[in-house]
Amino acid sequence: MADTAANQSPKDQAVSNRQEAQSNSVHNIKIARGIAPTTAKLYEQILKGDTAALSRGITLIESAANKHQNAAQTLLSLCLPHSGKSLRIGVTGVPGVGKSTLIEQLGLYLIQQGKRVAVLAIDPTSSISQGSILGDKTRMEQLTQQKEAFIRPTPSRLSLGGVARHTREAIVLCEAAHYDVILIETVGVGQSETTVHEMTDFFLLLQLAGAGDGLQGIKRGIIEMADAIVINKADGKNIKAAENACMDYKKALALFPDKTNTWKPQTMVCSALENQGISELWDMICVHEGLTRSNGSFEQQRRSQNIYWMQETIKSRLQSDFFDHPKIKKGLPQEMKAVSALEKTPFEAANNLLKLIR
Ligand SMILES: Nc1nc2c(ncn2[C@@H]2O[C@H](COP(=O)(O)OP(=O)(O)OP(=O)(O)O)[C@@H](O)[C@H]2O)c(=O)[nH]1
Ligand SMILES: [Mg+2]
Repeated sequence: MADTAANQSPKDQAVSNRQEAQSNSVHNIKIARGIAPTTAKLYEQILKGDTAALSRGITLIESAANKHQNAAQTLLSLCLPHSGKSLRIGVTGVPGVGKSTLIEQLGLYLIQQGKRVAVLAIDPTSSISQGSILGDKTRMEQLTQQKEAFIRPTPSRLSLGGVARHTREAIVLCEAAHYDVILIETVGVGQSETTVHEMTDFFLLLQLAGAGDGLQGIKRGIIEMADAIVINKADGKNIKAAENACMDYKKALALFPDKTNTWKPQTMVCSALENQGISELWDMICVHEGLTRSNGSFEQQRRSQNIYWMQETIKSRLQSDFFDHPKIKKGLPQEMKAVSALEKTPFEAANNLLKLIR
């Protein structure tokens, strides 16, 4: 920079000084108005547990704009050393099973216990149906009003990959803001359970009585991931059916091989609506945490999750670099045409494209 300035004529230098001063003063005014706090300031406020700053930080990491990416990465690097101390809990289940109601009750219970609670969402259906897990904020009306709670709906414009990465990063910011428990809600469809399982310490599958016989209708993979199967809506006329379903799940779970962390997945009933079974659920989660921390599997799981996210980031970056490459943009339509006209096999076409950038 010094060289460039030295090579400038006095007139050019005056112009560039004036431009710099103008842009600095605009920036300073923005900072003074609190519109664009610097990344360092944002970081300081997040560390103080300021929810407005936390929201702005998450918006920054969600921003697809290139100009925000450096600031977002800086913010994450600053927050990273302060992260890792929360308990991360994933809650999945079909639409309407009561995930949000349960999260609200559990959140309120935890706040009573003196904890700070953050709620994040991964909603793979929202980009298709325009619905959003937490879109209807009234569902967590009471939790929203608590100053110890932070609730962040998922942006519906993002793909699952995008939502997942941002949720993973949002966890880091929430932890830097001293949230003790992070609850992540996801609809039990598609890939999203795997995604949430890969970023949580405890994975809860919420079920309804009579929704399919026993374990039929639920993918085996989800059962294998679950640390607990909780039958919700065990209230009114539904209590007996919920208890029967709970027994069925218990028997079925016994047939699954033991988990490597030695935890035996549990089953229980609850009524999120009537606030029944919530403290028992929390006790179960604490027992799980105690066991996995003492046998080392808690830390081990977090380490393998970090590796998973590193690999996922590489894959998604390679994919976008590939499709954004000018040679690929030019060659792709032709190869696609050839494949659909059965003139080339998909493998041959893929090879041709890959060769273009090797
Ligand atoms: N009877 C009864 N109804 C419940 C219970 N929990 C939730 N509900 C009701 O079930 C409906 C759906 O509850 P939500 O908490 O929004 O369900 P969700 O799983 O978050 O739904 P999505 O976010 O749309 O996937 C609401 O009308 C709740 O009041 C319960 O324990 N008992
Ligand atoms: Mg919900």
